[in-house]
Amino acid sequence: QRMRYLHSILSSACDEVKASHNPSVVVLTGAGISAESGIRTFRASDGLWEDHRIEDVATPEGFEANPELVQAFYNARRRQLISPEILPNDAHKALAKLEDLLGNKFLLVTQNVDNLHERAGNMRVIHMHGELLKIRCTRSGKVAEWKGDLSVNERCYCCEPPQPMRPHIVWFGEMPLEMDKISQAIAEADYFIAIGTSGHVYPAAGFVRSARLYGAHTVELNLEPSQVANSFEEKHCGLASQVVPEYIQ
Ligand code: BJW
Repeated sequence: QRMRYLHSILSSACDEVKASHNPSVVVLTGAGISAESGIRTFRASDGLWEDHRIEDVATPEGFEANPELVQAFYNARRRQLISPEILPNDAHKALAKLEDLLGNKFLLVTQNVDNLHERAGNMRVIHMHGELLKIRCTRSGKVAEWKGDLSVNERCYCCEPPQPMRPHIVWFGEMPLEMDKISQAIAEADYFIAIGTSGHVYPAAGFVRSARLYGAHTVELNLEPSQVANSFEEKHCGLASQVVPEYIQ
């Protein structure tokens, strides 16, 4: 079984053997991996999209129409993210260990805008939908750290006259970040593992099909089968904090 195969390669004691035989692994994560850390997912019955209309808070048009509402939506989520009770869980920690073992044969592509992967110890992380704790200039695109609630009047330091700042978030209709790097890693991957994502949002939901076309072994780890579950060769249902450590350790 593939699960045992990945496990036995990773548990090899000898570094040289590992370096030559380690598979290259691309992991795609979604909101489900952070659910047990206390961050709401989007599409659950108690999810973020139950309380907010997507068009109002997660589109460029929504921001243009009501920047106050959009800034308030993201500021509330930022305040939650930096609160002391929000911590990486065992699934995040297992991925940090996997990166330790695989080094540059590992890439973590996350749709999540939280920083829990980094806080667990991952360094090779692409935030394809942006980052909650960053803001960027609406004109130059220059990215800065979020340093407290962003008011609609806040302006950048890069333009003259200074321009409004916006959340560093990829909204619907906007191009996800670092797509070239992601596509290349998927083309070279031996394993493609999707964790905690519903498969509703493209292009991320289409990665499994590309990975398979390029010959990767594809694995879904999710609470329930996703919208694109049929595209995966191997599936394990359960809580991320249980199935992720079980699968990769
Ligand atoms: C657990 C668990 C536990 C729970 N353990 N599991 C092709 C076809 C149709 C439409 C399109 C298409 N290509 C593009 C589109 C348009 C659009 C799109 O996909 N629309 C669909 C809704 C149909 N895509 C876009 O607009 C994207 N841009 C784009 O394609 O640009 C192309 C372009 C071309 C040319 C010019 C310009 C552009 C951008 C998408 C941006 C997504 N943004 C959001 C919000 C922003 C961030 C924020 O505010 O936080 O990103 S939407 C939201 O959904 C967020 C997420 O990253 C994303 C994915 O959600 P995710 O992570 O899957 O969460 P959930 O809640 O859906 O699922 C959680 C899962 O976890 C569930 O399955 C649970 O069961 C599970 N779970 N607890 C394990 N403990």
